Amino acid sequence: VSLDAVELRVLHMPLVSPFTTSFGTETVREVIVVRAETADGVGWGEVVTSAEPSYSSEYTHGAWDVLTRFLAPALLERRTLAPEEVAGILAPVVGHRMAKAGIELAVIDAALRAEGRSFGQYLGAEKDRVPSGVSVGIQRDPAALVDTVGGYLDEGYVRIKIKIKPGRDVDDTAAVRAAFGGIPLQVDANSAYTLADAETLQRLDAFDLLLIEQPLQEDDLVDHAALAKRLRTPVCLDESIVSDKAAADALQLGAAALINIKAGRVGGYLEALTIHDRCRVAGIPVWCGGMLETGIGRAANAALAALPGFTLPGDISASARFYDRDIVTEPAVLEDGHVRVPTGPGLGVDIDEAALDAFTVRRERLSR
Ligand code: OSB
Ligand code: MG
Repeated sequence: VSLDAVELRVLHMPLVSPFTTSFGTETVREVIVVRAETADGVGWGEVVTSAEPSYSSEYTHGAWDVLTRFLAPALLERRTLAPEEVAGILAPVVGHRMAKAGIELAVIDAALRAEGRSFGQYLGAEKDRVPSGVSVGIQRDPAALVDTVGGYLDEGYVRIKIKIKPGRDVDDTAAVRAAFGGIPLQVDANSAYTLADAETLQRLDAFDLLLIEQPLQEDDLVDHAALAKRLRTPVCLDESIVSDKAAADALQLGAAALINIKAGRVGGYLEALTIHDRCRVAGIPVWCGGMLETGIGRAANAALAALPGFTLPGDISASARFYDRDIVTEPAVLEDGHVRVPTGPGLGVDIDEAALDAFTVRRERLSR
């Protein structure tokens, strides 16, 4: 594409209910939307940082700084570039993977829209819809959790993931198991434990979980391998898998029986594709994680999750699970427990400009 300008916006999108994890509570999603303007049309991307650096070291205003001062200028300087060249051009900037992923997605979307090709086709998607799991935040108490989970099961979600933290683990999991029998169930600790908690985590083995997600810290690959030997529940990594190299290391060490792939966390959808391919060869199942995406990232995730190695349901819920109003004209909906993979050019979603404007709190346009 021939890149003429990059427009960045910070949005504040109210959540339908507070989302609580081991690291905090969000009530408003603060997110960056990227608009790439090319000679042949525009493309959209989303930077999935949170307002605070608690899930990872990245956060929205840090991403804003690196995007406006380094990443967007580097791409604008090149002017003509293919989507596959973006990661290489941005490689001199260390880290800031979510920021890189968002701007790369906008370039990919612009290129594909111009070609009339869908993102799913581009990635190699093999399904027209993907099974939809839901990530359920920590609730007031186990009874409230059972209520909330029951509502999602009634809506048709095919897999439940509950967030856990020390003191809110065994009893919460036991309550959901007791209430709903053998539903597909998994837990996500978001790095809240240490190896010293192994005995508590072993108690979760009683509940036949699909997996336990990221019990230990981002850089605890060796400890995850040690913990995995002490658990029957398969260990799945999220935060630790920041790149294809990290995935290779984790597999070599036996630190992960499964991997949650999030394009933002690993620096983009093309890096995510590489990790998918590696895991497929290694026989390691993967599934698509989520970061409370707007309709832009949600459409992209549905396409990614349609690749053949994604053999477990992802955190790809209906838009309405998080938002009353989305920024695309046809937000993702749940149909028979599935979300459709868009087939239109690029990401296959149209932006609702009025909604986009309504949520925008900061805006800057960088041009050549
Ligand atoms: O750990 O998977 C996570 C949301 C924000 C940050 C980290 C995580 C999550 C989720 C939500 O679990 C998944 C979703 O978008 O549905
Ligand atoms: Mg997680």
